Amino acid sequence: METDDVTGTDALLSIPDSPSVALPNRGAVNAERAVIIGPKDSGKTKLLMAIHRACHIQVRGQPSLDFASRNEATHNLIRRSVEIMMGKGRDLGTQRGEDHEFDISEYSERDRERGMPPRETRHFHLKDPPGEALFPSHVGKELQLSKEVVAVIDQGRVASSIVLCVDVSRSQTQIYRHLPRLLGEMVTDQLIPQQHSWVDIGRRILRQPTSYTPWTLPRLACERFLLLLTKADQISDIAFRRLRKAGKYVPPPGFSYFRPIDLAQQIAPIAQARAVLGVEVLNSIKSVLKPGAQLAVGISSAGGFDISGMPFLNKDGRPIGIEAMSGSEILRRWLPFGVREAMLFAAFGAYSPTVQRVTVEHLRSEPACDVRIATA
Ligand SMILES: Nc1nc2c(ncn2[C@@H]2O[C@H](COP(=O)(O)OP(=O)(O)OP(=O)(O)O)[C@@H](O)[C@H]2O)c(=O)[nH]1
Ligand SMILES: [Mg+2]
Repeated sequence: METDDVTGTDALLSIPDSPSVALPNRGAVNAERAVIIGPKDSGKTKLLMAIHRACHIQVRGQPSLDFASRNEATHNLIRRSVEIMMGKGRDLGTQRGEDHEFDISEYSERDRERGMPPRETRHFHLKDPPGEALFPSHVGKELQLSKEVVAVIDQGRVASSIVLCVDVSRSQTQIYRHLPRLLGEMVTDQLIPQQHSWVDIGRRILRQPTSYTPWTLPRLACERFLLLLTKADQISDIAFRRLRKAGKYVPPPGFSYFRPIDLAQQIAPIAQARAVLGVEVLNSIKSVLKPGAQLAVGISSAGGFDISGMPFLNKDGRPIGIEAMSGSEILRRWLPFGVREAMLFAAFGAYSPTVQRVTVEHLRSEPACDVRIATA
């Protein structure tokens, strides 16, 4: 959001270094540098492929979004998404980093209806690198600072949002091995304002010298960091099948029928991240964020679900049961899950049921065991 300087009487009362007041600036287009990182096959490119479709699914209670692709790489990605979802075209993963440019605009439903300009547009410059270069899968192989990797690190140093994709259905050893080094390469010196004491505040108002100096600490420059758990369709499907096999398939109250999509909606993103990665990974991300930066965990599935509520893709990322369907029928049925909400956070810092804010409480470790000894 655009920030304007406070002027007039307010300026006299304003304390230097205090956060400036954010004023709505309808129709503003703000440039946004972003980077998406994660191991090979963690679903980075599929997520980008699904953004166009996900933005245009309007959801009750959420702002309306528009998506417009702004460069060749993004036009191609959208075209390829159609072919890949139809089971055509080969998906070999990203070979060389791609630079995408696209706009995401946000409207209230009413404004859109009345043809008003968007409340805000983010013009994204987003880098999609090959995951293998950033998170080498060979045991013992170190991150090589190739030209490609350096370009990602450079973008990470100036990015206002960073998205880390983690495939929930896989082993996370590459994250443990390489994430600390990668984030460590992206940090730069950031000025961290000290807490003002009342004496300092008084002196500043009276324009007297103060002892105040900001600290400089190595931190990420980003305003928003999203840990995005991907391929939620797969864990929901596995859970759905296990419950059915064990005869424990009981729809919760209010559901007449319980499908994998309903299970996916029940997943608590932060609890899932703590179970999959451990709280230490969340803490290590938090340790490189500057004060005030937003940290969130999201759950998503770019492959998403068929409108029947079953996963659209199998575990190898191939569409299920497409033989019986025409191309337009396939595309009509594809519902990306949590992708729109991930973009709402990456672009505007908005939280939602599938993208939740990480608080101090979430960063505490559980006791290893909770032993209670009964006393007489
Ligand atoms: N079932 C399922 N498969 C997915 C999903 N997202 C991605 N895949 C599949 O996972 C594989 C890897 O997805 P990509 O998006 O190419 O992964 P990436 O992180 O870009 O990988 P690199 O480009 O190699 O770094 C592909 O076969 C996708 O079809 C999903 O939400 N559900
Ligand atoms: Mg890719």
